[in-house]
Amino acid sequence: MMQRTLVLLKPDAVERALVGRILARFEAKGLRLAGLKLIQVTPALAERHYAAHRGKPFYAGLIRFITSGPVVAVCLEGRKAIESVRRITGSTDAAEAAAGSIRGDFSSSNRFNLVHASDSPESAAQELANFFAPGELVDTSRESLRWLYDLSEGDPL
Ligand code: 3AN
Repeated sequence: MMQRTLVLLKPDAVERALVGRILARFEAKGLRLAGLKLIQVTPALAERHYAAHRGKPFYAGLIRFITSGPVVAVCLEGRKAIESVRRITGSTDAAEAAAGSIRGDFSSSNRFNLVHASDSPESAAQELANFFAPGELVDTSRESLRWLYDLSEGDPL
């Protein structure tokens, strides 16, 4: 089951120069880049992205943080990509995130946790539409998947 998911490398990841190392982990897993750009998130985009958290005590801080500097927006594509990317990212509070995950290895904060990753097919579709115009995403060729998956029976295995 091939999926697309939105990953944001948050301002702390950009400022701490961890973009390359974080992207390398996703690439090494076999996730393909379908979209990639450096952007300054506007308050309007931040509010749309975090609409589910409106009213929560940490909402204002969340908006302040995600708009505080450039962010790298990434669309990753792969088999079970949504769940896979969440596992590589680690749990929200980086102090408790598993060693080996991005948050577990590079942060101890419950806010400066480096990465956002979509948590369901519904939120992935919504979030990708918030951050990328259709023409900004590229289709992965089947050829480029040949040594990532067994394609001999149709669906990637
Ligand atoms: P995740 O990024 O792990 O999917 P979400 O989407 O539930 O977490 O929350 C978005 C962001 O809001 C988190 N990255 C974190 O910075 C912050 N956050 C979530 N829950 C809490 C909480 N209970 N206390 C403080 N900050 C939180």
